[in-house]
Amino acid sequence: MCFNFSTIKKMLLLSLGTFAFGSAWGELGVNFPTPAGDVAQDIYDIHMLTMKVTTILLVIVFAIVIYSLYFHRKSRGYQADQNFHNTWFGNWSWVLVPALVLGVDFTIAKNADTVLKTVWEVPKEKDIMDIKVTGHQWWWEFDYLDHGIKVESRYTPQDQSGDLYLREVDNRLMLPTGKKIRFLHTSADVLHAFWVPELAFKKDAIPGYVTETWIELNREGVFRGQCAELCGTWHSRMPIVVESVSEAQFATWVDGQKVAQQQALAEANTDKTWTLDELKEKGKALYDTKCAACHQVTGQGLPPAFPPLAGSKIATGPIEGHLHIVINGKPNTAMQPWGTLNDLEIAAIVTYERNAWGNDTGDVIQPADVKSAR
Ligand SMILES: [Cu+2]
Repeated sequence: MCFNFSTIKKMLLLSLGTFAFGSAWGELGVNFPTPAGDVAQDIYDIHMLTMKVTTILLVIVFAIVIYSLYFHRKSRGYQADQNFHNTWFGNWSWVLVPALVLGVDFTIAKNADTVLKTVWEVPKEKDIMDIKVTGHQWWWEFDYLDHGIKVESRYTPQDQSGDLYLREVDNRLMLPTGKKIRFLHTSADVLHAFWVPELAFKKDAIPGYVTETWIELNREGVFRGQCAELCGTWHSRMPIVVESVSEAQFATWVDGQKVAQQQALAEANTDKTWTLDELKEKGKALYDTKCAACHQVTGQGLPPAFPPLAGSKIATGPIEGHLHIVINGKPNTAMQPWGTLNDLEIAAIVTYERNAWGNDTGDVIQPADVKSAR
């Protein structure tokens, strides 16, 4: 194969051109996802600046290396220049080239420093929206501190072959666009990490500590992330789904949540005696969203980590033992405590588990039973 200088020049120009069109790479899915907020955009821009600078440097250095190897090879009879160090360029290149490289480094560092300050310094605005993000084994809790709303977000099983496998939750983290939002990160048990690529930052959730990040979303959409800190057996089942909506849609959602939470509370606090069928219906809906990820919709579990409930000793044995394990969990296993659910919800789940999949105990557990078992 024979190269002449113009062929090499054409190849170099072509590769430079390809790299210059960053958007082409973006569409191929090899770049970061399009940012959804200003801070995220700043981080994205510093990444793009660095990539462009390093790509240009890479092309220049490789061009010089390839040129030198090809044209100065021994078989061509090239004689090494014995006088290079006595020329002006030979003398000054050792100073000029490092100075140029240092200049480029400082340009990147200056930009990076500015971006870091934006990321870490949460704006001191009075009307910033606060959301406490608590990591649990293995779900997320979002407390909208300004609205008095609590959202529990849990993984929901999806088809393994689909795009949403391990990426779907029951309740999304709803956020408004055009509003500064501060996240307060913490954990209830082990280290987790909150990470949604479109929001750009990743923050550890540390038990006993509260750390901050912030964002102002500039576009609507659904952004998916996940826990980014190895946190135990079901680390992979801690997806985060952010839904960014307009301020008006967000206000409507807040009102809906408040009404639903008040209704649930009022319902749980009535003295009503619930029938088996009522509890089973409520219990199935709760079981399918909160328990089925481990114990499966069929009650068959995924042994040995997640035991079956169909025909199990717990679900057909004494009611007290069943209530105890649901309320308090089982230490050193994946069974977490569900005591944060209200009395009616626990009564419904336990009643359902004792009367589904052939567990025909006929037991009806009332909210009052749960209250006395706590
Ligand atoms: Cu985690």
